[in-house]
Amino acid sequence: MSACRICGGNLTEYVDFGRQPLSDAFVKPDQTENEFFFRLAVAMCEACTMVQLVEEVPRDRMFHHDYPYQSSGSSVMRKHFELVAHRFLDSELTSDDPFIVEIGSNDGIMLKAVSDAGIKHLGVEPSGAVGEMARSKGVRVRTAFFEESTATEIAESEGHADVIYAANTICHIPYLDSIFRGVDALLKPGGVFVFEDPYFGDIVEKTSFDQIYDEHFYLFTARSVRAMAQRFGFDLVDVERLPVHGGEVRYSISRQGERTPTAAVAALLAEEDERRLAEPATVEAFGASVRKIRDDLVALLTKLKEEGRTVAAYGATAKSATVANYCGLGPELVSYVSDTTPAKQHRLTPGSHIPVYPPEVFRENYPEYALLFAWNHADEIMANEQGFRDAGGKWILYVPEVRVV
Ligand code: DWN
Ligand code: SAH
Ligand code: ZN
Repeated sequence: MSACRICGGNLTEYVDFGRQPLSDAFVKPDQTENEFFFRLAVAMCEACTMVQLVEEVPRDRMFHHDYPYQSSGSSVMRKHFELVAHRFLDSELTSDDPFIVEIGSNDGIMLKAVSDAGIKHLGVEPSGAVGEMARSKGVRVRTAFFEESTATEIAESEGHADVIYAANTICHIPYLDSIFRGVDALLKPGGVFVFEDPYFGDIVEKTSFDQIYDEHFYLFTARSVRAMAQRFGFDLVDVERLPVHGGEVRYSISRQGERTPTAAVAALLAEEDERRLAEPATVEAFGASVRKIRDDLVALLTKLKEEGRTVAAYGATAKSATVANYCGLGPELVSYVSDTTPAKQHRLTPGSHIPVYPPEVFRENYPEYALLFAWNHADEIMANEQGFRDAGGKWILYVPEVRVV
């Protein structure tokens, strides 16, 4: 059994999803032979309570020039990140010469508004194609993985940052010791490191087990994040729950002693204790709920197939790699997935080999049922696809339980 990636403590393994492919490795139909697989299983540290994967996928297998995910594919997320940018512009970025660095800036969804405001910024983004998209919006991007050496170089060449921000990226990085040393090297005295990621409290509450895949190495709680911050000379000074991506928490971290933790930190820590979120029995019960959802979903899709119904899926998400491969879904149960991302279209889903088509295919000939893989964008998608419902189509959801709506 491996040791905790944060503190070296003992890990206890809870849920095993078996052999899984890279979640964002959409394959060309004639290139299904050499897919990469690893064992996806979740463990919790007995010492610091950090929930983490037991196997680490090398970072450049996941994040490379052709990494397909484009953050700007959702209008709700564009609005979310515009608000984030304006919050910083109105608060932390009001000094004489403000500077913000974003880790994992993707296609520039957040930094675009900062750039438009004429404020000094830099995105650090290893995936080349999405970095190019950000540049075309006027965003400055360094094509690199953020780590201690990158941070030191930026501090030397660009100066120190008031804010270091990351969304849906810190939980992707196993080597957080190097990240925290980098943040320490790059952050101005009094500066703040803010990151938002899927919240383990929501994942347990909703049994949203598809938040577990190669890229999501850690599933954070306020308690595990505070322990980690303190270990690296920082403190957790604020938390904020967010509705996006099925429930996230935004953590604000500053150097020890520089800021006073808000009441929200104590409140969330108390709520986690009350819920016994970091206790083995809770994580075991989560595992049992996951198996129930798998069995219910497979039973429903098998029944629909036997009845001769047409079933497609909607949203070729990274999350759905876990659902499809854990539940054994393939093109015989789900005939295709509709997705707006050009880099995913006309390819096959990793491991499960379901074809991905543009939404026109869906709209030209609606299936009777659509399995909503992008359930986190349900409101946006259901509103845009009202025509599907008007034509008698039904959505299949599996979070927090399997149901047809
Ligand atoms: O953490 C991560 C999050 C932020 O993004 C990354 N590791 C990878 C990725 O995860 P995901 O693929 O599960 O994210 P989404 O945002 O749930 O993906 C939605 C997918 O659905 C995209 O491929 C775009 C597509 N889509 C669509 O076809 N029509 C999305 C919307 C809103 C739509 O209307
Ligand atoms: N911030 C965006 C993108 C999230 S997807 C959003 O919230 O929508 C995760 C992004 O992190 C990808 O674009 C990936 O290329 C990037 N990434 C992964 N490891 C990284 C690292 N070590 N440093 C910087 N970016 C990283
Ligand atoms: Zn630990």
